[in-house]
Amino acid sequence: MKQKGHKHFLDILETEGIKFLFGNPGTTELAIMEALGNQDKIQYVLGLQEAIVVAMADGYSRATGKLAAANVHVAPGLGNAMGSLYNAKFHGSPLILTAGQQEQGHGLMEPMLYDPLVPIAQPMVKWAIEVSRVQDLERIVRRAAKVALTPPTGPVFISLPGDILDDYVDDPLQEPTRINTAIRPSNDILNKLSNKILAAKNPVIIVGHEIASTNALDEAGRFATLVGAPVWQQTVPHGAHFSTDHECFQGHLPRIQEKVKQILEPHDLLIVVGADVLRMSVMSKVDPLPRGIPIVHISERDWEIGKNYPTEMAINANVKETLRALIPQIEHNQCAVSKNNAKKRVEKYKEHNWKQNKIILASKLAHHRNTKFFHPERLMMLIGDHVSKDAIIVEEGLSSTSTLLSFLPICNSDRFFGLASGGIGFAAGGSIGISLATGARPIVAIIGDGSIMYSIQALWTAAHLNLPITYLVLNNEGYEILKQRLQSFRGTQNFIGMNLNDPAIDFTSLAQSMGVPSVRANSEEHICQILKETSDRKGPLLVDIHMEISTKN
Ligand SMILES: Cc1ncc(C[n+]2csc(CCOP(=O)(O)OP(=O)(O)O)c2C)c(N)n1
Ligand SMILES: [Mg+2]
Repeated sequence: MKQKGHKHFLDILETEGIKFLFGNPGTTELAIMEALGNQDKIQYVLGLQEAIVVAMADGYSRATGKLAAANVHVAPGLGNAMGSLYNAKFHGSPLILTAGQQEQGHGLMEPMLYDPLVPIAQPMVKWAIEVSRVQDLERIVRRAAKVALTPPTGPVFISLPGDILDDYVDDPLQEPTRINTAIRPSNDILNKLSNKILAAKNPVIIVGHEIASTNALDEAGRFATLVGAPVWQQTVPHGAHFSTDHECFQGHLPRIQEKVKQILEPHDLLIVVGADVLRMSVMSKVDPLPRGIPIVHISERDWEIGKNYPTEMAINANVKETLRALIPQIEHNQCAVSKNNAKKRVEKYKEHNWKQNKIILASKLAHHRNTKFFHPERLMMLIGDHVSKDAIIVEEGLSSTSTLLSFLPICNSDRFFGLASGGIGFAAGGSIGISLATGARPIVAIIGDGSIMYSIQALWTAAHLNLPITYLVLNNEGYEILKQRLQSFRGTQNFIGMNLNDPAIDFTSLAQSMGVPSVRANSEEHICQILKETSDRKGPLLVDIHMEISTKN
């Protein structure tokens, strides 16, 4: 049956499994808005700025691992979305970003709002294209979905000129293609890998993103116990990459080259499972990898393997499937002495694992009882101890949340979503996508006052959809992390461009103005009560938490 391009576009998205279209419309998107009004399969989720639109889609795909779709308005809208698109690229979130474009030919005359879109999006996506014939629309959208979802996953971009959306197409709908990439290495390689691991006297494991994205927490735990290795989370701990309950878990590696080197020094084999290899933030002359440690690396992201360091066994495969096959192979190859040695190592590393460290850290914080201003580490302890077990934690708290993961128990792969790329502005909108993906689960979004101001309009969408998100704003009236760094890296306390206190931002009023109830936290008991109630909360709440500041004001 003949139908217009805009309806055809939504029909294709629907068969690709899209339930939400995150967007912000303009005149070039009116055709899509018209089509949206004539159907009820895809819900449009309005974001009040394009950075939020893409952050919401990113959050949705981070929480589901599934395809998300977002639509923005021509060149300025795409421009606004770029920081969030960078975050999605960094994380590898499979999303299709589309933008309306001036009609072909009309664009050539350079009307208002025109600029070629593909070159803008290109550096941040796996594939970028403009549709030039309505007959190609389906092939392009299906290919885009396939490309986004095939590891290494990531965003793709499609420019939709107005004449394409209003043109007629007469083709029956086809089916999506999904490439099955849940592959494991050959038996021969599994045998070699297990022998290599068993030959090590003191191996160490680094776990990362793919443990969470393939839901392999159990397999990774069994593997660590069997091998008898301490487990470190990768240096950018942006997800639920290992179970904090596990006896071998040591916490996450710091992003300090010297410290990582010290931690890895005693080991004779580095086993990397679905992680980035020692990704750092600030430059140092010290290389974090001690010389001579051989690396074995299992990952579905071939770009990551051997990217910075030669890798003896470089295995491009699905980590869950590989671990499931590797565990019985190791059990088969492991002799009694090796088994015994592995057990001894587990006993040794257990003594200063995550749980033990948590006890030590907590004892140091005993005297820091909070009153008007909250001590960051102690607040993280309270959150770890009191936040409900079913809550999903979203984190973008910078200086205040540096110890959150030392206190937050994590036992399933959708428990935690943290700042990944370093580009702030994800969490306020990202929480909305995560909430839509996870239904009634309570969300606790822990966000710095500076960071939330990058996408504060997200509160309106959270109120509009009445989502159960508790926003904890860690309010230190400034960019504390930058102040700390200016002080320690450059020896000055002249904090230009880092104070948000003149005037101070009134977060409770700001939230209320967008329909989000709010409260200022006034005691530890108050915070604990709020955390306890997150499971019963039906809609959003913003909690303004005034923090102690370690730098001079
Ligand atoms: C998009 C983007 N712009 C600027 C920065 C630089 N930056 C890093 S941290 C930070 C301040 C964060 O402030 P806040 O959220 O209040 O956390 P705090 O430092 O106070 O702990 C800034 C501006 C960034 N990382 N990303
Ligand atoms: Mg701050």
